[in-house]
Amino acid sequence: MPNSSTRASAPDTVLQVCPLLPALESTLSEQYRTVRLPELSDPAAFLRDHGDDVVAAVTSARVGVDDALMDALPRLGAIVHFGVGYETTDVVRARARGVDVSNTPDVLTDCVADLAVGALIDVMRRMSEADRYVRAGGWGAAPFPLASSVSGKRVGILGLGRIGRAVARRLEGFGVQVAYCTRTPVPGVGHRHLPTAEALAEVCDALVVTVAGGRGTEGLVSAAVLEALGPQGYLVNVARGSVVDEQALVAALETERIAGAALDVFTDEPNVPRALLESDRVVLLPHIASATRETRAAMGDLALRNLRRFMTEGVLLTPVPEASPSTH
Ligand code: NAP
Ligand code: 8YV
Repeated sequence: MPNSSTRASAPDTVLQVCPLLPALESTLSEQYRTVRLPELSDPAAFLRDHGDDVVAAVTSARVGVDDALMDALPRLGAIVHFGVGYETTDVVRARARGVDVSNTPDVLTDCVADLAVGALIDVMRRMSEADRYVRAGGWGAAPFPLASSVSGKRVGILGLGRIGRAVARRLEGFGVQVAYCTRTPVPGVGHRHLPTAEALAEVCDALVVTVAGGRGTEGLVSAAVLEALGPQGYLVNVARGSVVDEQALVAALETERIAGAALDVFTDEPNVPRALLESDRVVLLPHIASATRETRAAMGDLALRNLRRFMTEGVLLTPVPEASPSTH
């Protein structure tokens, strides 16, 4: 239960930090005294006058709760993320203030893995490019260029967590040879473990990025990793834009030092570098890996169950691990 000892008369308020799934927003408003921060005409005045009413914050993986907001909420006890990533919130800082943090693991794993494999096939078989070619009336004028096969290829998975393992399971069905890189080899996994992203890139035809975001993985896919992937190599990123050195990626595509890329995430969303927008060898997706009706409903449900548990029992249902998955 939220600690109300400091101000017995203060109404316990749930702060909705950013726009969320409409059904989740409605339930929050129906079941709790909820204040929607983005809809306030003067958020600073609210935080100054009522910040100490807030006992829980509900936010998205992309927005989190920044340090300034955390500081403005002295009675905050829980930060509930809609999404599995939580690098936008400083968890160590939150814990030091007695604030628990939750995310929505597992319920989105299958959908994100489906999209990663779909994006891999799309870029290697040039499906989006072929779609553009047909629409532009190219069919009949000249044969569409040959693509690269997927079945039987060697795919490296950077980050073999929940999503990475689900990608690996799917790729096994394609007769793909899977290898992976994590800081710690995953027990009981038969795939080859490589200790660095560069070593992994050297032994694969495509690299699928499924590591956690945050400072620990910033720029992990560097110019050297792209170089190791090579001119026949493909990159798929469904993790976070920060994991890939985007300028190095643009340079590698422009100089044909890699064959193509499929990207669901970018450094400065929703802004996509012009060079990527203009490249036919890149599949561009607007951060939609978990964006299905079924998965978003399950994420909303899990976020709500976390909030409910905190409001009634003072604990969260799916708290994030002690250390951030990319910084320990
Ligand atoms: P997870 O189970 O925590 O897996 C994270 C993996 O990253 C672990 O295998 C971890 O292994 C590895 N890792 C962390 N730092 C690393 C490093 N420096 N080098 C190599 N491997 C490293 O998380 P998950 O549920 O699979 O989700 C993964 C990420 O996908 C999320 O954090 C989120 O950013 C992203 N995501 C994106 C979307 C989307 O819409 N595009 C949707 C959902 C999730 P070790 O700790 O052993 O290194
Ligand atoms: C969502 C995500 O786009 O779960 C994550 O980490 O990036 C995606 O599922 C995000 O949660 C929406 O805020």
